[in-house]
Amino acid sequence: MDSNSLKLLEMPSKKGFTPSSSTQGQISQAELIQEPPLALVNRESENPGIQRCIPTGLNQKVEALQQMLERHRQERQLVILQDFPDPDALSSAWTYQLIAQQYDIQCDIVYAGTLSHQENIALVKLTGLPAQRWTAQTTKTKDLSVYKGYVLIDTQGTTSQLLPLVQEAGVPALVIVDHHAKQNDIQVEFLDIRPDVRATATIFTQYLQAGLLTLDSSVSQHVKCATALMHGIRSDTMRLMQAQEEDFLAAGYLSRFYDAQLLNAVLQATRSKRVMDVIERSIKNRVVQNSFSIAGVGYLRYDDRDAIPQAADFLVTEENVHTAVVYGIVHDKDEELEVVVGSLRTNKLTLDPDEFIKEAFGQDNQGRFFGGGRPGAGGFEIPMGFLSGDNENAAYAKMKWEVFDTQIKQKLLRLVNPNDNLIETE
Ligand SMILES: [Mn+2]
Repeated sequence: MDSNSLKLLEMPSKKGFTPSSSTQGQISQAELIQEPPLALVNRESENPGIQRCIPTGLNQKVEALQQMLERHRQERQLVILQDFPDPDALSSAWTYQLIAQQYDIQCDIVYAGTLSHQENIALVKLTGLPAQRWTAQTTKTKDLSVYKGYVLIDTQGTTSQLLPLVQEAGVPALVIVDHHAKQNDIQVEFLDIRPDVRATATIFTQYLQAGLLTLDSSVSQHVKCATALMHGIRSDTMRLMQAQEEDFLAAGYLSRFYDAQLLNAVLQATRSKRVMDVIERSIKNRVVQNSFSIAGVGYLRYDDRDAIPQAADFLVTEENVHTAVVYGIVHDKDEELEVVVGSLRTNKLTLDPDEFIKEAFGQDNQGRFFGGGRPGAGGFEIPMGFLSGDNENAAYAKMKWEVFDTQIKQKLLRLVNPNDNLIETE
């Protein structure tokens, strides 16, 4: 472990969301007060302070995106989302599709896993969001040569089973727009990776504001897309609590178009009994140390995978807990596939989930990290390979879970209680 991450973990826990407690380049209150209010409205202003709400270089980015779309007029593109797409990914992809449509570019939005969170299912159903599930098997039956390029949104490909198949088929990489920390180097025609922005939906809203698509409140699809983007920003910022100026400005712009009742309907989606059961297990099994709550929930079905982040969301609400990690073994009977899936949620602004997860679990033998994150949230997936399956043997299944449970706890607790380790920090 490097001393830098130790420092991060050892910083005193601060409650609340005061701007000065952030290490994420937030603006201090003093700076905000000095800002003439007009500068926030007048985007053409020469005032250097303006760069805080409209990021430097946005115009160049927008021009580059326009040129890329122009070059690929009338082509077909494949928009690949993470396997378990969230509202941020779904709404951003839809926005890209609508923008590209103006250049007669037809986009298919695909993901390999499932929409397991009830809110995501509600979002897709209620807005008519055009995302399709393509499993690895389905993808193999598709003629991928019709696609002249692929687009990664809210991911850089590390969380998609589809990407290797699409790459094998020789489809070139065209676009990456994401707000997670930079992962691999993929050569693309248009790249916009901004880890300081809380949601990819914020980036896409900025594209809309910059004129890439003129929203019209009388067009139902625009209203629904704006609603989806609003949901995307809210869900990636803990209902705006972790939002920064850029996210608020984007939400402010969307407020002119979105449908509050529709958003409310999406948020009213109820939890299934199986999800409740996983949350119950997480409460029973949790271990709290140094304000970290850690819970293994055992085996769960592939379709219930999203119960894990929901359980983490719940555990982090406990008094004196700032960070929750929940994990379990997700198994897909059809594909004899087993993978350890985990989620981290934190209210602690000085804890960087990306760094924490990379530090805790390291990399596989191909140098790929088992997970990563963004401010406030992170996740990991550890394939079980040779140990997959054969769970009809209850004793074996139990032993297997215990081994993984113990190993994950060991790796996490090493970071949670750094003083228990014989690590020299100078
Ligand atoms: Mn996101």
